[in-house]
Amino acid sequence: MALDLFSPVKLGSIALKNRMVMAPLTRNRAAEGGVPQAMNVTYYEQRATAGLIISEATPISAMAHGYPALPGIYTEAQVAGWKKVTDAVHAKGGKMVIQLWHVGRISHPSLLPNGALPVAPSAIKPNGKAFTYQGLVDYVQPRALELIELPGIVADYEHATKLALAAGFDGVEIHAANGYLLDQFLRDGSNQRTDNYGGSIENRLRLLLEVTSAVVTAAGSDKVGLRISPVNPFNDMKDSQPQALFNAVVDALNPFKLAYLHVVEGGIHGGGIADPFDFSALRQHCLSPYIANLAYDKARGNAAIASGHADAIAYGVPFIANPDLVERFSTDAPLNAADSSSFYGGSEHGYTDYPFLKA
Ligand code: 8OZ
Repeated sequence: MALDLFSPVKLGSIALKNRMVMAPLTRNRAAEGGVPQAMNVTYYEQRATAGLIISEATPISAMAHGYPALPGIYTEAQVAGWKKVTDAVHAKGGKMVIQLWHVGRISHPSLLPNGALPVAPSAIKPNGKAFTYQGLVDYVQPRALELIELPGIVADYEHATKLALAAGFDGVEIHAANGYLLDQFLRDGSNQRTDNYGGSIENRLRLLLEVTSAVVTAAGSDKVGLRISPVNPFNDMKDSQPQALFNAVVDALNPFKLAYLHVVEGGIHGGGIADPFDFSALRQHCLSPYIANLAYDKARGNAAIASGHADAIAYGVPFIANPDLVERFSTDAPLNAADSSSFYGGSEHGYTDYPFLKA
């Protein structure tokens, strides 16, 4: 029988009971200090029938924050909070990795220690507004990271990886997508450095590869995934040669033998029109298991798996509104509609109160 969404699969050392992955979803509902709290445990536990849960994007340091009420992974209190989440997911037979995040320039001094300026590859202010505790405010011009600061960023990823394993995660996903720090280094619209970390594709890849090497050393390659979004324009991102850049990213990652590569196959979050891109060609370069994401439904997900394009499919909004999405897909049951007004921040409403098929 052909493989489909309900076939088990191994991504590195992580054994999935099905190929429906819960995509990373920012929900802005952590407690003070970036500590996961009871409603976060309930939310993830409710979704443990997914083959794999990828946590919401999680800052690796105080300087990595860019939105209100994010959970972190750099203090012991955060580890204790996440341990309750991973214990609950594991008790329900689920698997969960944490998405490691540094926002770079997509932040605001009001969200950073002592009102610090956001950091970036280059001092280029993104168009758009920061989402702060005071509402939407213009982005500021970020500060270009000094060369001597880059090892500290790599060390923050390594530290966060060790804490993630202590918190019971089955692995980590390096967030190199959607216009945040690592993606800012990759794409030439945001990286105009003239040192070894800017200019050529090889140079723009350097920080990503240093981070990947450190994370792989800390966790083992079979516990490390990585997410890219080659043409997502969200967060004012662009590149002059996305196909050449991201084919090179995939070629350079292959020797790490990562547990998976996770690819956002177009534009998301209403950031504008994505440049043309051949994702089949990118996939041909990839020697790791491949997770595809971009508004897939059941039929397109099954087709992508049957054809060999993808090994698993990441579903975002459908998992917000349907904690039992796997059962709904497998029985062709109707889906709950998602309420976008409760996506970012708030209470249990629109978070843990979406109905299951069976009460
Ligand atoms: C939407 C709003 C806030 C953050 C991403 C972490 O796109 C995000 C994000 C998305 O990766």
